[in-house]
Amino acid sequence: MAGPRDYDHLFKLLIIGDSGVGKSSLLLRFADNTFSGSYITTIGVDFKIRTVDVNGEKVKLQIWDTAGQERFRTITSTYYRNTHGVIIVYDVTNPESFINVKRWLFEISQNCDTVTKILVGNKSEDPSRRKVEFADAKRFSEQMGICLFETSAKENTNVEEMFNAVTYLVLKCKKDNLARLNQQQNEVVRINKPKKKPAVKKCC
Ligand SMILES: Nc1nc2c(ncn2[C@@H]2O[C@H](COP(=O)(O)OP(=O)(O)OP(=O)(O)O)[C@@H](O)[C@H]2O)c(=O)[nH]1
Ligand SMILES: [Mg+2]
Repeated sequence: MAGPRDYDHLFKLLIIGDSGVGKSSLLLRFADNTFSGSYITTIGVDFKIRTVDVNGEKVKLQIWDTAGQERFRTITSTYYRNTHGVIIVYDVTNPESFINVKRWLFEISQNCDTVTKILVGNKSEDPSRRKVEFADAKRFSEQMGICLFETSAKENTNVEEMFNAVTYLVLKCKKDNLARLNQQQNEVVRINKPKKKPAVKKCC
């Protein structure tokens, strides 16, 4: 028999973006608090689990790390199913990876109806290597209506904050949808409720 649940909510997150931007490194930093300078490209997909606390509620995150390489594109697109949140990563030292964010957003729109999105500029620790300015990325993210974070998996900057933010947004989306549903049900009940018959006045 299944035991009691060790969480209040279970969410699936997906990390996408060009090859080499640091998707696996962000996940490794968040789930295991480790970092490796050597590059082992992801084959297909991989996932890790971490449970976080959001205002006293336990949220279990199943985080899927996809391969950025073009040759895996057809496999990874199947992983969008039942996804609550998508983390789109670019590398602030690689302008092409930022330009390609539009392509990734298009892929999301092709595979998801509504999903929480967050944009992440990784490898932000070295100003001398930066090629994508924060202000430009911010302007773009505002146009798209997406939150922007700059992170460094290497130096563990903003990684926890970014995952917490996407978790919070997904949870808020779930609660807003539930509240909307409840309100709609109440309205249906009110419409269907038979009107009270007026009390028949007795004759004098
Ligand atoms: N300087 C710096 N290097 C990083 C950072 N994050 C990742 N890297 C390095 O960038 C390279 C690629 O990182 P990965 O995490 O494997 O990239 P990926 O996006 O998972 O790549 P694919 O699996 O091929 O799609 C590795 O050599 C990492 O060590 C960072 O924050 N700063
Ligand atoms: Mg990877």
